[in-house]
Amino acid sequence: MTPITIERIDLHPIALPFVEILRTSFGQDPFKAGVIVQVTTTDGVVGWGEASVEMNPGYGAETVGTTQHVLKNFLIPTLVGKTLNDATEVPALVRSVRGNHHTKAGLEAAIWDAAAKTNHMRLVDYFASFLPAEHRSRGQAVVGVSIGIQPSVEDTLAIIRKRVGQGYQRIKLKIEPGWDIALAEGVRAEFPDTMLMLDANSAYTLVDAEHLKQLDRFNLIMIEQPLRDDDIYEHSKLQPQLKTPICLDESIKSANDLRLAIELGAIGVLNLKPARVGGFSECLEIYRICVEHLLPLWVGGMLETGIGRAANVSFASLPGITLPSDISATDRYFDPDITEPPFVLNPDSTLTVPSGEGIGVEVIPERLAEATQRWAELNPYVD
Ligand code: OSB
Ligand code: MG
Repeated sequence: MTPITIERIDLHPIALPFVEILRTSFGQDPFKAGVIVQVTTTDGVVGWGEASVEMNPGYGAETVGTTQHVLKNFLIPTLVGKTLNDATEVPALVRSVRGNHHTKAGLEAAIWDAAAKTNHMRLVDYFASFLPAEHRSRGQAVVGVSIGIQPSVEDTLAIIRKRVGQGYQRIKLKIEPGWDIALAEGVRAEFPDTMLMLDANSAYTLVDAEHLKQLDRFNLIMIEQPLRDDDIYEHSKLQPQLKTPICLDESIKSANDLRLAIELGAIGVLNLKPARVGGFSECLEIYRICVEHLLPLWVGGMLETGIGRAANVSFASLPGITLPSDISATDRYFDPDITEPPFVLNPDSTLTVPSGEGIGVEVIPERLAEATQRWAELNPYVD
């Protein structure tokens, strides 16, 4: 591999309006907020990454403000001027800064892109070069769609009809107390066989175990993150009471968290979000653990722009990703996105990995500038 030397790192805080708002148990945002990280190497190669945070610290603790603070004051000064043999050297360089996983993931993703482009490889082939030989990209990622909390079951059914009609073969519904059993009942009455799952985003407690057991009769492929965002122990107490596999999202922030969850019997499926675990190097470690333990695995989303989406589609095309990922076509999120070409759903519920070098999509400078301008106008915080 040709090494890269980092010459400069530029940040682009963005706000991009959503086509369809995703209401979860912790809230909703009218815009996709995030920080786009642009790494330029001394060879003039430009790599793009996305620190996919949200406007409010509802899913995780980071925001556009904290991401810029940590990058500008700590991570960028550490990395500029450094020569890296490959992108897996990034975690050791950023370890002196604790936490801030979404931020680190955005930075690392830009370096992965720059390193792949320097070596004239697709990002996914670069990922696969760190895995055993049989783990080559399948060329497509199998995907589903995530649907927010709606005013009524009838409204939800209308959206599911539309998504199933578009070809999505797996539906995920956001739930919260009071929006769960009747919802699953209504959806199963019309869609008895569709691959269906529910995501609670930490809205329940162990006291709700009896209530959650009622979900077992709906043949769900999993229930995602029912309990606290920082919990593994109580999930290990809940899982034996349910037939439905528990999928962990928020709770698994590292490979070590995953090892603990497996050991305790707290997890049946993993939602792997590159943002949540601090980047693709940690993703590769987690991927290896899932393969070793035969733990079902899929790639989660943070409503990323085309920059984060392209990298996630690439990772999700690896053969150890065994269930549909939370990565939908561009038109489900943005019109237009800040990248071209858009991701379009194939009839078999897949997205195709771009064929170009690195992330394989082009950033459109005017659209990025417009999204940055929108953030500046909206920004309620002082930098
Ligand atoms: O819990 O998986 C989640 C989006 C923002 C924050 C948390 C979650 C989500 C999603 C979106 O479910 C999935 C997607 O990007 O399509
Ligand atoms: Mg989730």
